[in-house]
Amino acid sequence: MENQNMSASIRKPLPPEHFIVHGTSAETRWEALRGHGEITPNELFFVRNHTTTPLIDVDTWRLRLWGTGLRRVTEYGYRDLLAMPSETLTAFIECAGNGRRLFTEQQGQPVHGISWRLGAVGVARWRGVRLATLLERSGLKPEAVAVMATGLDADYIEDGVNHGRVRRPLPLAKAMDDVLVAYEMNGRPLPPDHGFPARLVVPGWVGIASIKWLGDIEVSTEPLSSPWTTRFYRTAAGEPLREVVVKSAFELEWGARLETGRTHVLHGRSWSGHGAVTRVEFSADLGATWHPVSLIGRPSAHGWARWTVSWTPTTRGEHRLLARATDASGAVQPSHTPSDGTGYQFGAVAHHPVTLV
Ligand SMILES: Nc1nc2c(c(=O)[nH]1)N[C@H]1C(S)=C(S)[C@@H](COP(=O)(O)O)O[C@H]1N2
Ligand SMILES: [Mo]
Repeated sequence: MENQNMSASIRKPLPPEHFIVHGTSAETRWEALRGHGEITPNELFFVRNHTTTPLIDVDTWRLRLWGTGLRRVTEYGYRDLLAMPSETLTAFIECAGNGRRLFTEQQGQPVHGISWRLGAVGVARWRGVRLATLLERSGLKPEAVAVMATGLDADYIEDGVNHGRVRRPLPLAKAMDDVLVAYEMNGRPLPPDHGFPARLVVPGWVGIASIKWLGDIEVSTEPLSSPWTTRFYRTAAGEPLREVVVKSAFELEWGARLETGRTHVLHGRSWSGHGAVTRVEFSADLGATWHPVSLIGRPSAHGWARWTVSWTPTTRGEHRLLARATDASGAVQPSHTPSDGTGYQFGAVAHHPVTLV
């Protein structure tokens, strides 16, 4: 039977009230986050697959560290990882193309790639071993400068070109700073779709840095590159993308119907790869006037800020709701994101449509 909300590439159920499927990937519906705390439950977390979720046998799985930047080749099994000192980190993972559809919907600019609205982001509590710990235990040389993780999913073939396995280098400084080799997501072993048995979690950086289904990690004394820095996930000028830009979204259906003449308590979340969100404002008049929202709790450095704002609409018809966040670096969401044609890093204030009835 035909079911539009299935993807042969993803293992977990994708109920239509929770997900919008885009080929081998699926985005979370923002209204599905309503009522949840800081953590996106595993069942609701978006999936971005270049090909298909592989099923990996942990009994034979090995993570291999190798390269000119190490004194020796080292292998770790699943149980070896579990036995090492662990850390827990709350962090979002967001696809660099999140919001891409708004280049077209809001700014009239054509872009290619997955037509995500704003649901290609989630926050989880990740547990695992610091990549720094693994590198040090594997005989890291002082001359090492780059680290490249490769996934065990199938080769990525696009328009007849085989780009090989999904892989992307990180500068050593980031690898040693706060990157996790995670084996747990929200208190459970990583689900297959999210990288079982182990994935990288690279806080603040575009999702492609957080390689799933880790197979091996190359450490090099020379800078490294891959199609995921030279061809994909880079600026039009050729710079590999790193931190994601500050964004906001309402926990509300796109095109929700709201009653006029009564007060609505609206909820939303804001996040940034450049530091914790410090301030969020709300506008119901397309940005002519801005009003502060109430932040819930203390925004964490790598997670998101949750907020609420009360709003009493007085007129019927089509309307737009705007939320604008500022992060610790001082970056404020602009009213327009210049398009370089890549469809990445849409950070402008989104115009969330609602119908007032
Ligand atoms: N091996 C591998 N790692 C990968 C990918 C992939 O297709 N294969 N997709 C990347 C991209 S583009 C993103 S946005 C994140 C998404 O993580 P998630 O599917 O757990 O939400 O995984 C990254 N890691
Ligand atoms: Mo991504």
